[in-house]
Amino acid sequence: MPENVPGPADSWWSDAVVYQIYPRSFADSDADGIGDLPGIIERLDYLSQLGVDVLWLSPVYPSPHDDNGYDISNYQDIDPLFGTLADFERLLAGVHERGMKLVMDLVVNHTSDEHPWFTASRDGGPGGDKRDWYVWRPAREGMEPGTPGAEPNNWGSFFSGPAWTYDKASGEYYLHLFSRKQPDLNWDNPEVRQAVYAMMRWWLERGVDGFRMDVINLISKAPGLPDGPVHKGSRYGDGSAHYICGPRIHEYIAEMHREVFEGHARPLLTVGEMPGVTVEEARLFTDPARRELDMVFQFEHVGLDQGPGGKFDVRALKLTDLKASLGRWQAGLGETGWNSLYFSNHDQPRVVSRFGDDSPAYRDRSAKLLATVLHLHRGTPFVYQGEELAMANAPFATIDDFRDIESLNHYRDQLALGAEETHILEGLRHRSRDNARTPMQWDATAHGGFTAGTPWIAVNPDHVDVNAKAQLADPDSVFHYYRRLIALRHTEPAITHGDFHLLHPEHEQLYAFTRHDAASGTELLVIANFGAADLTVGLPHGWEDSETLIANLPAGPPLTSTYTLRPWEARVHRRRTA
Ligand code: TEU
Repeated sequence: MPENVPGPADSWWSDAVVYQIYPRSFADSDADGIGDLPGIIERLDYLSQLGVDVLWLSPVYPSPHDDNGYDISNYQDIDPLFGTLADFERLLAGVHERGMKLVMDLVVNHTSDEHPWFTASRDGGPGGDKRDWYVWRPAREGMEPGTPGAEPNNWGSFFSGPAWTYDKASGEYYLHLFSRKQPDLNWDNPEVRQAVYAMMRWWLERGVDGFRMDVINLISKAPGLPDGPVHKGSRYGDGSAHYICGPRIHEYIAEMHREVFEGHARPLLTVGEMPGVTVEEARLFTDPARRELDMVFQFEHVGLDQGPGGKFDVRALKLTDLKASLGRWQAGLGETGWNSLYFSNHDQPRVVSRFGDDSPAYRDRSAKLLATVLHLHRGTPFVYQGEELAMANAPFATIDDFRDIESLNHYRDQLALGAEETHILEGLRHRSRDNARTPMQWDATAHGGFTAGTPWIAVNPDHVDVNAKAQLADPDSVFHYYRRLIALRHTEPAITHGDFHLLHPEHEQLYAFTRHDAASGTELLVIANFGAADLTVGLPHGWEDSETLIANLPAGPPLTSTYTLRPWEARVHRRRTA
């Protein structure tokens, strides 16, 4: 590694914890039922008390909200639903005053179809000035444009249906990997790239501290846009091999780094969201010597409980799979790259319902266990709003309870294909992104204190028991456990720097590993019982007199070579090695 490039573990963000805010569902100040920036400002002390270092805001830009703001129609303003640029400035100042940083969501694989770039591209027709800013193609050869199967290739969109929409006026199709209101930008066009970089610099000049980059590994498409294989049970081809980490991806990310981040005075954070990224690719993206990105979100571990029928085909998680996957990422990025650590975000079901036990008996304890296991891995942890309260999946009853375009399209298409409604709803109840998007539960009052109006999506009725106010008052709450866990990361070098060694990889109920930091002469032992039954385990020797660093239950007997963990018990012990 060149001498002037510090290793990832020396970067400012190596002991940071990031908190994701989904503004639409965080706090509503003006009673329109939708969260907003002034609402966030009112809750900054809460976040500061939790102790997080960085806030990441899901998109707040003007948008027709076909995909809740991931369809942007103006990159350099704030949607009136959320407030104004002046509110944004107040928010940023409030964040900085409290010693935190603010990271924006950068959505540049696609824009909204209402973005002036796209309307110009569409209305200018073939040969127009901005035509080549998006991906336009004629119908498949020999086919009548606009008829079924005449799309330029067979790719399906992430949100059901084909990845192409026909524009009658020009007789061509445009590509959209997501909804038809999210046309893909053509990154092969240097003007597009320069326009994006200029916009990013504009935000950095306003004082933001970095970007979370939406599906950034999908921006380079394979030349010729070849058809993909058609998997069983699917009407469309899977084009992912032709756009996941495509041929020019590293060139574009390195160029972005040079054009936007290189030599910047303030410490910044860049994290790329990367569906389908492999460990090997992630290591390239996050190797500081290559000057691409600080870290990436990978998706392997959130696909382990999915059957062959896709994301709504729910399987029980095998703990051995989770350990093997996360363990491979720990080893694979090693000393060279850097992991981001997450179980939850606005696209994933609530983790306590998914990998834990959300029954009253074990909800809090299993939420604390999941946090312990995740935060003790090597990497930068991300907390998604409400995770620190053990918020759970929602009791959605009928399709009218759902709001998300992905869920609604899936329901419509599956019904049309003849699937049973009860079966479709069952899949949605487990997997719908709306599970993560029900409003923050601030207190036990109507709508959980989220809004004085009618919320855009129902608040989980369990807010009478599960809410921030109650947890702030209870020193034993999930909130205060997260607070202690986050604080530990700031003081315990073995959490940041320690190597990672998985114990008992074949055990179906025990998650155990050590973290050894030679420089500080400390070793940590993490043991967690993923289940509601007592678990007697064999431990390595030498931990008998170790101190408890953090645990979700009061100390039991000393850690001898056999130890019985109580249901959902998680413990972190520390000993000196030098
Ligand atoms: O998500 C990209 C992505 O691949 C998935 O997580 C997606 O949300 C879905 O689960 C597909 O089944 C990002 C954003 O996080 C998501 O909210 C957006 O909808 C999407 O990109 C498009 O911008």
